[in-house]
Amino acid sequence: MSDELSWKRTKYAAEIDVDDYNTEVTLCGWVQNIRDMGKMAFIQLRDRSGITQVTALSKTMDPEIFKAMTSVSRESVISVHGIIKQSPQARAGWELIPYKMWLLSEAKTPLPLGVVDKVDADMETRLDNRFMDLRKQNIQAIFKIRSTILAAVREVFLEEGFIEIQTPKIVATATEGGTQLFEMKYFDRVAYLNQSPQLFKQTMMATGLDRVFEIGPAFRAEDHDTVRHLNEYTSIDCELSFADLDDALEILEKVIQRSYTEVLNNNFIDLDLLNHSLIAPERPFPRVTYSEVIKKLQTNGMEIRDEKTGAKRTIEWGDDIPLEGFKNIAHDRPSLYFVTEWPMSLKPFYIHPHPDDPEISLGFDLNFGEKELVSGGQRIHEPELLKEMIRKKGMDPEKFSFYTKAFEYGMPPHAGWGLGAERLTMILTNASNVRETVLFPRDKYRLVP
Ligand code: AMO
Repeated sequence: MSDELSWKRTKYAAEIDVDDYNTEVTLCGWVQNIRDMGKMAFIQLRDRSGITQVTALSKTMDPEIFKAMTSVSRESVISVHGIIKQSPQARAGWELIPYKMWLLSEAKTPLPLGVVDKVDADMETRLDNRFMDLRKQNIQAIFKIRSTILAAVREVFLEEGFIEIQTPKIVATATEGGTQLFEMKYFDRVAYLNQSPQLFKQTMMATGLDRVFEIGPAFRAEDHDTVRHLNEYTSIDCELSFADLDDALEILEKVIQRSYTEVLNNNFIDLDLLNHSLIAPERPFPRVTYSEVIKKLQTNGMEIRDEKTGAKRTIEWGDDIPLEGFKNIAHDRPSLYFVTEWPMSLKPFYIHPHPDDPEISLGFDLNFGEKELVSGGQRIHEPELLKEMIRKKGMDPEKFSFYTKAFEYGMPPHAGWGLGAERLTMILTNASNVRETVLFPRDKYRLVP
């Protein structure tokens, strides 16, 4: 053994195979557990790929190193150089017999949060100590899957000829209606954090770039505290021109399908850690109209509270579908399905009316059971109609002139959608709370860390 040995990692635990037996390696990570048997000690060394059993034998080691190894605190960061030996008793079929150890960073005791504790800590404690929470393999699994999803999404967009864009997050007006805006000071003016790239991605359709996508933050000052809403989320947006609703749906189906197949191909260990199994959906996804949903809910006796009178009454055409309604629908449709032909009154001003009926829109949602994953639609590209719709929604088209202007000098027909990265991650990881899918969630109560 040379004195020149470096503490730097030569392999991850999961990279060790039979070819490495009887060879020397350096593994780095966190001390998950130590079992000191006197003459022998077992150390569980965890890196992001898995856990290594380090078997230290006092008689074959420098006593100083043996002592250091057995007295190190749990969750300290160490590097261990040694030899890989086949071992039927070890879970991986091999163990690391150490020659040398470097204590790279010692963990204080007690730990703010256990990494291998049987009892689950509550969400607040976990999020307050997220760096520690993320040491758990099943929590890391969620973010490995999230990373695969975003790579798959990007891959499909690039294959389909989309150009990646970044649009401003500091803006002067609302996008998705006047509520739910975070206000901020912008020198001597008021500005807002953008709720969606909507107006900018549509503006790109007037430039001839034709197909654009953006993966970026969106901010919603949602007052309510639910397991589906965040105040900052990652929006996967796209817009395509010389295109209609069907073209937008087809791209979306490809994006969702590829996300499933890539997770199945790359994250089987993570799915296993999460006790989750997936079946990639087939294209095309089923479609159901808003009217069909309403009819079904009426048959099932769904009642809602009337907004004007406050009295309970049967749900009617024109009512928004509450979560309870979608839970009802989810009995028959537990997986992916589109809801199309929503009333114009329930969709934002930029959604195109149906050519056969001005009350019906060319807007859609994609749901997974009761969960809404995506909204989108065919857009209005006619400038006069657009201004009329802005007015109809009680807003001043003058305030949107920066946007409507782009429609007056040649704007092709276009369509697009917005998909919440966290909502998709929830489905592919089986997370029951959207906060599980963000490193540092921002909700009404949480701004730190
Ligand atoms: P919408 O407001 O429906 O549509 O949002 C689109 C998708 O974004 C996700 N999402 C959220 N995820 C977590 N927390 C939130 N508070 C939150 N709000 C929205 C959901 C939702 O389906 N501009 C349109 C899209 C378009 O037409 O292109 C829009 O933003 O997954």
